[in-house]
Amino acid sequence: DGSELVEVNNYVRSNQPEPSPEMFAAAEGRNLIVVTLESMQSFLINNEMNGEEITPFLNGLTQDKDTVYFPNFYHQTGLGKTSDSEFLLENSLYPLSGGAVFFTHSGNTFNSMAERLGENGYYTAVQHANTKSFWNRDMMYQSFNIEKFHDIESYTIGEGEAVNWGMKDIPFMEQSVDQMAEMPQPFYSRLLTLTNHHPFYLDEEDKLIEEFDSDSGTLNRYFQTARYLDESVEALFEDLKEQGLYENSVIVMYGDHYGISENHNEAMAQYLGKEVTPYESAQLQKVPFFVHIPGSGKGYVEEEIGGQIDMRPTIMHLMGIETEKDLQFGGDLFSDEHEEFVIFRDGRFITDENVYAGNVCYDIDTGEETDIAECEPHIERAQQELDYSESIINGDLLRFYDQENGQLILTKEEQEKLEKE
Ligand code: GP9
Ligand code: MN
Repeated sequence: DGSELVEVNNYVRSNQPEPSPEMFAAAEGRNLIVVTLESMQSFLINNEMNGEEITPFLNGLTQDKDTVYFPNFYHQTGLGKTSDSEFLLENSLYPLSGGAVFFTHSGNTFNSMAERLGENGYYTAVQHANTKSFWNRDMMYQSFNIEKFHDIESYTIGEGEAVNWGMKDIPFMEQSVDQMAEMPQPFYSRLLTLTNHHPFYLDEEDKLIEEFDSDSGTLNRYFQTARYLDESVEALFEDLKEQGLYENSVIVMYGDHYGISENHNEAMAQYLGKEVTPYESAQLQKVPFFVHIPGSGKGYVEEEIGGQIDMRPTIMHLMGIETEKDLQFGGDLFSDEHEEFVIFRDGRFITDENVYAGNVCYDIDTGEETDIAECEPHIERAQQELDYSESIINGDLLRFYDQENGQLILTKEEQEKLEKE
């Protein structure tokens, strides 16, 4: 019942950073375009392979005057992969420890970012060239109050425009921007890319850099598909400019999860030139996060440590929408009060001083093992926070939360019982 929410609500209330005065409403009134960069890990950014840049366009953005780039940002997904990242983005709740929440709890009540933007006059959509039932998206998007899902049926795949999982990202971007041009403004649309997906296959003409040379064909090809994804982001920017949508939009981009699993540690070690310890493995869970506000001059590199749980409050505040009444676990990455504490879905975590992985506490700067006592106070809290989030999902507890007033919806009996306690 609703009283289960009392403790969770108190916890959330005591951990909420105030919005940053400089960034609050910096993108107010603009169209919001969120791009999910499939399987994109941060080790690719501003890095080289065989002396060649892997992601030249995104590298340029890290230096761009209108772009904030977050190099210390981590994914927090579990078995639900892309869909878990969408769940984190929309709700600032953790995905589940077992199974994909998109499948298990699509009938729940949520206070998604799409719903909030919808209440604030936004048209809301998702664009993704895959079948609508994949990850049960068609059902979950209804619970998120997303107005329109442009699935595979909305796209025309011409000769040579499909590879690997389906439509190639470059024609996908072009047709998606054509669709955006027809949307009522302001709109919030999410683009889910697909080409940079395991097993990372590409047509010859789309291979813009060489393969890597290791025993892992997966890693070898990954650099090429990542390069193709980078190219498709450049195409997106061009298409938006051509359609006159660029100037009055904000473009947010994030990597959804790792592309290279621990099965390829040996090949990764060869590329990185160092052993992939549990510490390194945790650091490899960094994914890029970009906030691009054309013409704003607000660009810089933000070193703050954060994770996907923080996307919702960060973006909502950029759009000029308060979230202090929302039940969310993340915080605004631009806030001075933002806490550097990233909890992975499997219980590993990152603080400003430590990395906790494989039941070992590491110094975040040196990667050396440290006294477990340094991590101890956070171990319990990490589990607590995951449990709170899980209880909201398992009990469908947002049914008992009045988001508009920031109040719990309790029966008289529940209220009386609580007063006695
Ligand atoms: C499928 C795409 C990829 O529609 O989102 O899914 P993933 O396997 O990365 O979760
Ligand atoms: Mn994915």
